[in-house]
Amino acid sequence: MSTNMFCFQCQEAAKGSGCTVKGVCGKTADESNLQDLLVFALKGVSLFSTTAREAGIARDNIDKFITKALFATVTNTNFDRNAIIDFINKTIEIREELREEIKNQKSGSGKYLSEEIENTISRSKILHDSTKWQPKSADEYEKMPDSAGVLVTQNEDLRSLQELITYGIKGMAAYTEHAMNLGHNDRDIHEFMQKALVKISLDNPDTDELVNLVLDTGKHGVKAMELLDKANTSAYGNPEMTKVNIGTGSNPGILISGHDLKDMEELLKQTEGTGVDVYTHSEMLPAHYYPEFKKYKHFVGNYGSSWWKQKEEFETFNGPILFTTNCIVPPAKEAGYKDRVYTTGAAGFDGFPHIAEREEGGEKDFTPIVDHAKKCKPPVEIEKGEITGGFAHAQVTALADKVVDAVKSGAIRKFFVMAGCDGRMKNREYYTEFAKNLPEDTVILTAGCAKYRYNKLQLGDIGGIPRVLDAGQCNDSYSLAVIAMKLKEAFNLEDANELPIAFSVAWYEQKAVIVLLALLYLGFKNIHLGPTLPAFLSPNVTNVLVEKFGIGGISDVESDIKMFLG
Ligand code: SF4
Ligand code: SF3
Repeated sequence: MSTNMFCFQCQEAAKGSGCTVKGVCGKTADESNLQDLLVFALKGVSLFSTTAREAGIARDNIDKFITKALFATVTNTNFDRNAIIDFINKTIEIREELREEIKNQKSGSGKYLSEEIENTISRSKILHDSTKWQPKSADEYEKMPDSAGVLVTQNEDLRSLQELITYGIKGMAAYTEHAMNLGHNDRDIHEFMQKALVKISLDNPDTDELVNLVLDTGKHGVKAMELLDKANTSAYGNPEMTKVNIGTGSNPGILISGHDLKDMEELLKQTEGTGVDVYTHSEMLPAHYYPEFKKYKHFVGNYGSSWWKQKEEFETFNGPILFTTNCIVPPAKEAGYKDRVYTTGAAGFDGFPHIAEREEGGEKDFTPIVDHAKKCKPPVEIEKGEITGGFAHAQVTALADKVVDAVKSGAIRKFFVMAGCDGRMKNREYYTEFAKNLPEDTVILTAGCAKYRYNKLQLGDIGGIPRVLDAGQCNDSYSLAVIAMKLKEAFNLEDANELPIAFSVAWYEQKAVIVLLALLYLGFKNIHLGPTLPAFLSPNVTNVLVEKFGIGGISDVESDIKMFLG
């Protein structure tokens, strides 16, 4: 088993620079290196699939596989060694199939395409190795080829740009996968992701080209979030203002976490009439805002708060828990709940049963979880009351006149976009204090699990408009951008940056990276990112982001509020 690793893809990177022995997230060196190997192998297959696409031999199932494999490497998504090895093996199998197909092209373009591949390979040691790498024994999954891993690029600015793009693509892959699960797809997004994986693998890449690729990543991030918004709202209706119960009922329950709404739908259908209730945890809370899910009487409420509280909250929940995506926290050895956790989709954890993918046109089979729940005690009530949310773009547009009037009359002085992630580090208390200390004529626009830092505070309303408007999951940050664009129109402004909106985005994992790049692409400036700036941003790349986009960090609550309001 490997004992060395290097990972700095999330906000908790050890000592603010990178995890080198074991991830703060719980990822072992072995799992981390396997994930690096998977990304390495995906670069190789991407060269074949982008070339094959030109000859019409790309296929949706290959795109879907690449997307899911990238998703599996997002922080806290998949800790299952064997699952990652399966992804690697499948990647190599697809690569070899594509190699054969390209060679066998009868039209003669096969020769041309093979040459094109060889030309690209000659410009890249990474692609040279990753298109040939073929582990033959179990040991070989433990030896990193010397062109795999983050530290392969010596120049820290190039490495910084390459990884910024890689993490953006991982976030984009996650959103695209959810959309595909609902039957929505956009080939342009796959083409971009795969081409970008190839471009960042070339030797001596051009810095300006990489900077442009960062913005292009943001552009395709917008497309992915838009696609997912369309997929979710066309299947389940537009989120609407909803009061979500945070207490419990008297039946045993299943707790569902993560972001995948197709899983949510199938679980609700399969639990109906069984005497088992369904509760959401963390990022699944916004499922309650969708009209189509409201019709289920056994969809009781939201239990607990954001992902990092799972160690306590899963104990008292008493019933089985289903992870449809990140964020999994490895349970302690003595955890009483560890035999009650299931994963599905890109998520995985060694020892947690995994619910298999749905067959074409079929459904996933959640029977083992439902049967498990029937044998469990009902959840222990840990709080009572309600939280309000559902302010995605359609709901806010419906309230637009009210909102515009409140701004014109001065009742609302400023909006604060506080989207993104939550995390376990103490410095995140900043966000609770920030929300508490904001003047009463301000409104918070939020999305993602960052909201749990303040969504249970009683911050009141302004003429009936709640002071915390939750649009939904992190991908619904797209809604916040749509809302800003609509306000820009309503106020007849040239530039959305002239609106009374400030941005203080909390990040943790790579989905927040694509949200940030999407906001930059849309032209939003002066976004403050916290609680710390990414370890993968080199000083020079940070300077570019500061100069071009006015990106900033955070300091203390009082000075920051003063700065934002000034
Ligand atoms: Fe460390 Fe974050 Fe990487 Fe986990 S995902 S190993 S915490 S940098
Ligand atoms: Fe949260 Fe993991 Fe990022 Fe979807 S669930 S926002 S941290």
